[in-house]
Amino acid sequence: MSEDKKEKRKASSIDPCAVDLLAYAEQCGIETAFSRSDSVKACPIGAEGACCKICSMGPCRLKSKEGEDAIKGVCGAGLPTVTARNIARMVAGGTAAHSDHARDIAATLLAAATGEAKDFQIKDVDKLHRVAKKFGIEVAERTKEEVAKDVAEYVLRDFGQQKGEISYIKTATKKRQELWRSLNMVPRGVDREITELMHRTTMGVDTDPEDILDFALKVSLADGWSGSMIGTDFSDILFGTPKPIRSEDTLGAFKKDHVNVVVHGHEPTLSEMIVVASEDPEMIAYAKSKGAAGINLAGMCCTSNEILVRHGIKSAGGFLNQELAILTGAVDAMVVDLQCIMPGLAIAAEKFTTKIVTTSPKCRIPGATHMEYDEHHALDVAKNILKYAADNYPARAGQDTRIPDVHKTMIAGFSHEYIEYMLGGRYRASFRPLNDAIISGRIRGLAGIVGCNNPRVDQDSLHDYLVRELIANDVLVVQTGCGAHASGKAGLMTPETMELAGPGLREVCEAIGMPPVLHMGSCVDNTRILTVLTAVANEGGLGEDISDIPVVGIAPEWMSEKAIAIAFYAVASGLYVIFGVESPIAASPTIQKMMSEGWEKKLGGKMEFIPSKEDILAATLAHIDKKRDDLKLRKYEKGKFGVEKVLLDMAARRKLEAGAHAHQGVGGV
Ligand code: NFS
Repeated sequence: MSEDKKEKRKASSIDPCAVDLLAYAEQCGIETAFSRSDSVKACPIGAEGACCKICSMGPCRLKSKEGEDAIKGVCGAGLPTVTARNIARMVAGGTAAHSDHARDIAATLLAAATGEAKDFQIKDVDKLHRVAKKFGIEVAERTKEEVAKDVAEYVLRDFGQQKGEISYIKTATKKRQELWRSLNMVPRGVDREITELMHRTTMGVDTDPEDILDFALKVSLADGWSGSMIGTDFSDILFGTPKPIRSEDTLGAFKKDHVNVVVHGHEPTLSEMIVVASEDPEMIAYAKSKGAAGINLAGMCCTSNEILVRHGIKSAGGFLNQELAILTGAVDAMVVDLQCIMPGLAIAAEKFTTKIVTTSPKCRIPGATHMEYDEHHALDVAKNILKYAADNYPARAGQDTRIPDVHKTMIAGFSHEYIEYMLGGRYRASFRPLNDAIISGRIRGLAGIVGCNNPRVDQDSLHDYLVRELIANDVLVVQTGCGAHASGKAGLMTPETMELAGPGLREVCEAIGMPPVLHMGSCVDNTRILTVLTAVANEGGLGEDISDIPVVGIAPEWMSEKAIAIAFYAVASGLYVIFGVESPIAASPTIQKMMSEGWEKKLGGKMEFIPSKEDILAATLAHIDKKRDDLKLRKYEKGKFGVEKVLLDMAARRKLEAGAHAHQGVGGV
């Protein structure tokens, strides 16, 4: 890829709220990730995966103009080994993060079932029963607590298991399970595989690049088909399975005369309790006693996605908005749990009255106040945090704020269960209409546009370009994580966006009453995409496996190890995955070939790093069209469709369902 085609930062953001607040930061000399990304240049050796620092004979800089074979580290390790080891360790880091999050959710479910965590209830019994049945756990004539205890204990074994297979593997397509078994890629236990990967990639162990990458794929499956999937399912059981809900997603989420509290990070447990506490009349009265008009809650990053999809709590945006929220001067407390929390928050907060509150025993930040979360007294902790925020309100009262007057409506909460219901109706829930729409060419294919923001490129610019172009090309887009925030802020997550869609996709969206861009939740909820694709494959007509479906996964502005872990499990599940910005394997053509051509032969999926947004779009559409050809589907032509069964619209479905039961489950779409 030529240098001139690489996306670089030209401005700061395409989000006008961010642009204004960054201008203010510059004027006042306040540093942010944006300014630091200008002053701290990325190390060119490390960025490309050519730096080995796993022992003190180095760090070895494996960079040579004569090509990758021309240079070795002190121990004799070649560049492909080093590049493979580096990216494999990112997979271990990402899998550890998702899985440790999931372990805590599972422990909370167990504690709720045994009555040790009295503030938590099992909210979604239907989902509990569906999950229990997957594992052969009896549900009939048992209390929800008895079932939940068995489910939690069954799945908690996944983490420390030494032999056998992790629980959710059996929910993949039959063909994929067989492939994984034939490649010895089925994880035994989450912790075991992560530990073994760290062992294999330490000095002087596994130096065969293909073997290292194969093992990293195995580890990633412990993320996608265990850790993250547990995170999603157990959060649904505890807090409810999302269904469409209306909300907003901009930095205009704050109210000058309220106690503004941001909940930021990834875990839904404490944030759920903060939602409950913020509605408690006693807490509202406390805030009023401090001179505020009330309590205003806003989310950030994936904690935001969790409470957005279940409660419609407004979002202040994704990863790169965290310091900007403080720059509004309106935040009284930013309450963080873990992951994607910049230590720069404490630096920014020094200039304002904002208090940073850390809550996880795993995450402390110098300069922050620590108020530790304890699931046994979760609601009390939540109330204490809100009181602390309210106590801080008088320090800000009357001061100027820079809350942008920008509000964008969004519809979030498209769980796989809701998508199935939306497509087929309550009594005929099915992915058939989606498969038929793809077969007929109304929908050309599917794309998951997910992942982070990265200050090395204009905030949201790649997300926005790809979403708009893909829906215009009749590709149905699903989003999670900060990708979902980018579209939420741009106003793309509403049914009205169907006007920007190609004629076929628009027809489907109109018939069903759905936006062409679906918000499926947080980053652990990428497993909802795996579940949808597995159901689409099992439904028939689009091959037998995820690798047959015309679908692409894209993380155009990625930055986190977690994104790499997700990419690996998506590829191991059969997807073509494209990452933008920088390539951590750019130094080694051998590894690039292994992860594209090699993986495509082995797994039917592949991973490529493509720095230009136009090239990402072209590669996505070419892949979708190739998969359509392979399936012998009609050639996609904009505005020309094949014959398919008539899609039932919402009104027709309501008629069908009327009389049997009161209508439930449809949100404001
Ligand atoms: Ni995902 Fe969510 Fe955002 Fe990236 Fe971070 S918040 S878990 S890692 S930055 S999408």
